[in-house]
Amino acid sequence: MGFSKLWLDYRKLADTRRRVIISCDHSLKDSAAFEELKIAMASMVPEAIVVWKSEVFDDDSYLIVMTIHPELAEEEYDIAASENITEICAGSETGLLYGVFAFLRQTALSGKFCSFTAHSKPSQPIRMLNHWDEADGDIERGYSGKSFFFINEELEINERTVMYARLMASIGINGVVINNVNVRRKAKLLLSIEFAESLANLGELFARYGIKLFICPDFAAPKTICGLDTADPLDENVIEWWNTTCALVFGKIKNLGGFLVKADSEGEPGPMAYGRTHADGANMLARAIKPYGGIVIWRCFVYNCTQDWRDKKTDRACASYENFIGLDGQFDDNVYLQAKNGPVDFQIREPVHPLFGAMKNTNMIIEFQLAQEYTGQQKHVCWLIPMFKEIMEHHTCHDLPDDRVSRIVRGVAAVANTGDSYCWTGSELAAANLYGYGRLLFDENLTCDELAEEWTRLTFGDDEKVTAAVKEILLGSKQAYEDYTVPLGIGWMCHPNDHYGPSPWGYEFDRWGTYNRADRDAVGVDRSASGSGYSEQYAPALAEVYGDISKCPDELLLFFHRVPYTHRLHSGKTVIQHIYDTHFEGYAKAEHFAELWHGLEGKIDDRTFKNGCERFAEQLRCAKEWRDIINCFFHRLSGIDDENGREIY
Ligand code: GCV
Repeated sequence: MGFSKLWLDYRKLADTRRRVIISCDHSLKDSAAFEELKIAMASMVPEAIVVWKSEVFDDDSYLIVMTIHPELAEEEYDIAASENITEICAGSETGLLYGVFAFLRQTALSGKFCSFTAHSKPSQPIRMLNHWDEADGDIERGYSGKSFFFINEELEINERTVMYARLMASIGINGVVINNVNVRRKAKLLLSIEFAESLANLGELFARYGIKLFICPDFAAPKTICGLDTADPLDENVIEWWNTTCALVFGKIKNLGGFLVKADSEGEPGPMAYGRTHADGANMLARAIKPYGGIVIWRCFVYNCTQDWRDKKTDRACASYENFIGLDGQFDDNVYLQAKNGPVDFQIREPVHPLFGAMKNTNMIIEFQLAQEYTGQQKHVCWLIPMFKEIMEHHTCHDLPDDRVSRIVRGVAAVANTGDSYCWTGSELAAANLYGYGRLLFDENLTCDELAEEWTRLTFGDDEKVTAAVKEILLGSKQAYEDYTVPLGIGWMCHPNDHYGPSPWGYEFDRWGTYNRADRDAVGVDRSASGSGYSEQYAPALAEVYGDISKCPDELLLFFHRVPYTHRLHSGKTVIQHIYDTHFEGYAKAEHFAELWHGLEGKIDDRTFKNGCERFAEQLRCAKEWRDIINCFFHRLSGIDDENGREIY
């Protein structure tokens, strides 16, 4: 199967020059930065020859100078561009590559060589993608086809992998976890000799593009690989096995950055089975890989998934904080705790995870989900960047010099939305999530409007009608999705297991701790101090806001409180009227987006157009189901009619 070049499909410039000279030290001639310039120039100025250095520099030449300046940080770069010469300086080869991509982006957006200056270094030091790929080629929560890393239980390196590395470097991704956090079947052998060579090769490819390779090891590997009868992190034989294995593995795989671990969660093995803590487990691994500069990323997604729905005291939202807060300060310095953006599980609306700001002596990473598990599965357009930005800018109200999430975390990860589909992300428009994610981590000052514009123009070219329509769709899509699906932060009204489409009670009488408690009188979960107490996990100023019905923001009301349908929101509407209105409006917005898309026929290539048409048809079908089922559900429960007399079935 072929693949598209996404935003790296360099188009011809309005330029007739015959020669592009790349001037750099001899040692940079084999670098990815040099190679990228050659690839790009061949498409952008196809009549020109590309040469390394040259005595001749005339009106028919464009000169690109690349230098490494040790006084710049590794990933930092400076660009001074004019219509005839561009100088790119950076702190390392990776920094140069970032500078080259920035120069190419600006040139592509301008359609010609132009004058500009740029100075940049990443806002976030760790910028990761977590792939949930299985060794057999399936992808957990994958909506874009099969894995392109694992084919027939082997790790593949091919043209697509190279394109992937280029794409990721172009948006500044510097760490990639290639396998699922649920370590199953053959993936349990990733640390064995069987995978060593292919992992080493993939690591080498990634290194060329400034990307560290990470894997999810099987925490129970001392048992599954070595045959010990325990994986207890304090057992001497277990420690010895990890030390020896990591020495071998890191010795072979030079660019291995470390491990991502999901422990004691949803059936995955972990230290708690042996009466040990998460800190015991994480530190044991961290010590085994410390000599090689490795880090352990340990997930905080830990909760009881065998809950009894009748039990109203246990609240899944509380679990992550309860499991980790007492361990603050106990993790080694090469351990990073990775918490999801919200306390439950990537719903379209959740409050920000309460561990951010509370774990004052622990390295924290925030985890987002690009794979649209709960947000339309890449059949619905749902551009998540406004949500990511809002979360990163959120004030935790903890007593810190800068209390925003973006300043608290040491890095960001996201569950990848890619697969082996032609356009990488199943839906052509879903690639905008991947692009926006990487770019935002590199430069947190970019606005949503700028990010939408950049991606749209790099992907579709400069037709103003296309840019305007696609931007309007992207920028409005997340709110539309929230409107026609789950109201006011309640979450989980989707079909169990596959998490697609409406099922208001699908998760109500189940073991997952995901309830809306809707009945004829009221809806929502009381998580205030007098309820489950979840609101108290926040810093006092926020706890007060979330815990008080009269102060709680509308969009989170049902996450924190149980209220009657006639409760009046800050917006002035009652809860029930808000539900009806948003569901009608959300569907109408989806219809409008589909119309905008159909208006682009002939202006974008047929494959892309058709891909969008198919997906919008499904989005509309499903959005209508959401609208009608959710409205009907609440109408039947509450017995309250829509003020505007619209049809509720
Ligand atoms: C990888 C949710 C998803 C699971 C996923 C899990 C996690 O529960 O439905 O598929 O497992 O989150 O993040 O570990």
